[in-house]
Amino acid sequence: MSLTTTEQQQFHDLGYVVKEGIYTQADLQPLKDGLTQVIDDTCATLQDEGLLGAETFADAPFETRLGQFFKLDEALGDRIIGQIMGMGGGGYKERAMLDFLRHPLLISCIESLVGPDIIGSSVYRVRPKAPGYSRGAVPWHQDSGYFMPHCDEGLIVTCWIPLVDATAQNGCMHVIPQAHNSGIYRHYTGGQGGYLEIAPEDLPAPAPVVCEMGAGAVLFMTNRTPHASFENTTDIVRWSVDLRYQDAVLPNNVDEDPAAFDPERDPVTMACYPGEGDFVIQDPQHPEREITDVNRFQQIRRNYEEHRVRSPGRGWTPFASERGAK
Ligand SMILES: O=C(O)CCC(=O)C(=O)O
Repeated sequence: MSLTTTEQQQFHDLGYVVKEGIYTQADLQPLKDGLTQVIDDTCATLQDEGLLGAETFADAPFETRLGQFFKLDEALGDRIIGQIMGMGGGGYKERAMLDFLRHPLLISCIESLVGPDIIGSSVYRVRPKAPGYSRGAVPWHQDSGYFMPHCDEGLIVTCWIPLVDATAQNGCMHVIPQAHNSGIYRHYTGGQGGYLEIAPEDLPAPAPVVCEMGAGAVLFMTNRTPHASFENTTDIVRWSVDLRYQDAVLPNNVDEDPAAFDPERDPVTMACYPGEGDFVIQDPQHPEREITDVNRFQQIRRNYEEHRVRSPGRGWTPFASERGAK
């Protein structure tokens, strides 16, 4: 099973398509277990620091547990989310994450959009939108607003995957259809939650589509598709993961050493998001280049954590002299 011709057509015509049932519950479980482990570990640290008592809500389901901490004390919830997200959401890099990124059915869908030589983009994010979390809502933007301008014309596919059923009430994604071929809209810094934001008066006319989806479905979007998500008004934590993939011919930093990164070099020689490390997902001619070993994966991610490469500015005006960090 891959994207059907009709689904591919919708993706290219509207800038997005939703496909249900790509990840089964069994496929989601290892990642949910891994994230639960991060919560448990952070609880232990908070207890050591005297900030949390005996109650860690360990018996609460994955869908609601994190919300309990926000009810207890917003600062505790923020600490736990900070540990889960790391690097803006891309800090989680255990085996379950690599398997999630390499999910065979997802990759076959990606292949139908970008071709067989697939790079896993440096930017993947885990987002636990807990009720009460102040940075949960993400204002209107195109992912290209965060990327280097020389990648605007290329296709970087964003896959947005809820780990729980995503509804309008718990803050699912909204997309503006047919707006992906009209260039990059102006993005302002300092939007809600510190994100980049397209001003309401600049938004394209088509009415937004509310993408309610079951857990394990995938919303495929282009890097130029305007999208946003809003407040979670339920008791469910809207857990999601967003992954990005591109054809290997697009600029990327595979095999680059971030310690040797020269910010003065010609920007068009840089990756689409130079601040984080890209990795080979699929290379039919040279399968030995594919990152299947979790130690190699972690090493790539760690190199970028140790050598924070500053992206040269996209120069959004009037407030921005630098792009935001996704
Ligand atoms: O998960 C969200 O609410 C926002 C995700 C997003 O903006 C993205 O994947 O680019």
